[in-house]
Amino acid sequence: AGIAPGAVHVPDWLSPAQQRDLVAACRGWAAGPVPMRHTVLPRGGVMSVQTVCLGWHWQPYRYTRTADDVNGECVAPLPDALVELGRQALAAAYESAVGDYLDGRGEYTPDVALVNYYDGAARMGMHQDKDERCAAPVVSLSIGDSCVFRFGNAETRGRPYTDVELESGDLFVFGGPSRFTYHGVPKVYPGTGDPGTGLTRGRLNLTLRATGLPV
Ligand code: MD3
Ligand code: FE
Repeated sequence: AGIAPGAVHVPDWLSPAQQRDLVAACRGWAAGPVPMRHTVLPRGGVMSVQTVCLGWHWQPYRYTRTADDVNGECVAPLPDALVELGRQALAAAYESAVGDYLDGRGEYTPDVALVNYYDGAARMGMHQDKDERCAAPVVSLSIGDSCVFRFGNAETRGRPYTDVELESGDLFVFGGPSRFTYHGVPKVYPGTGDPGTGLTRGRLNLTLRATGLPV
């Protein structure tokens, strides 16, 4: 359901098998070549969320090929299966209006995935995602524990905002006028995930984006 222009929530979009496959894949990605880690911010703060990147490495506040802030290694490539999943996600969220959110070639080609892991105490403060040089939509997939997702506005970190509960299997797409809105995750509900996904605790969120950087 649309919660703002370009922002569409599709509850329970991933099948149980897709959730299991993604959890298993995330375990492999978390091991490296650049291991999942708590990102250190330029002023010394440490994010409570843990992140591993595919395709490009995100370090605050830019994308690089090598993880200079971790171990200097090149990140793993973005699997074609995730590009295809991103295209299916856009079609599911925008249906026949999907072309309105794409460039002239009518294709969505994400080149980076950020995989975030939240333990029961992890949070993400209100921020905008503006390190991409491309306004293509962001695709978000949630697995495991439920959380409160806070969807704000493009002007300020504060009100007005809308709180939405995200559950395992949910898809959220942010394009058009919603692409540069402030957003965050103020709370995770520990123990709400189904262990059948293979994730016994915590919450995983995969976001797919197009950086607009040269291939
Ligand atoms: C709205 N992740 O990685 S996903 C992030 O659940 C991030 O891990 C959160 O914010 C998470 O940057 C939220 C939903 C999301 C992702 C990107 C967006 C919402 C967005 C970009 C623009 C607008
Ligand atoms: Fe974000």
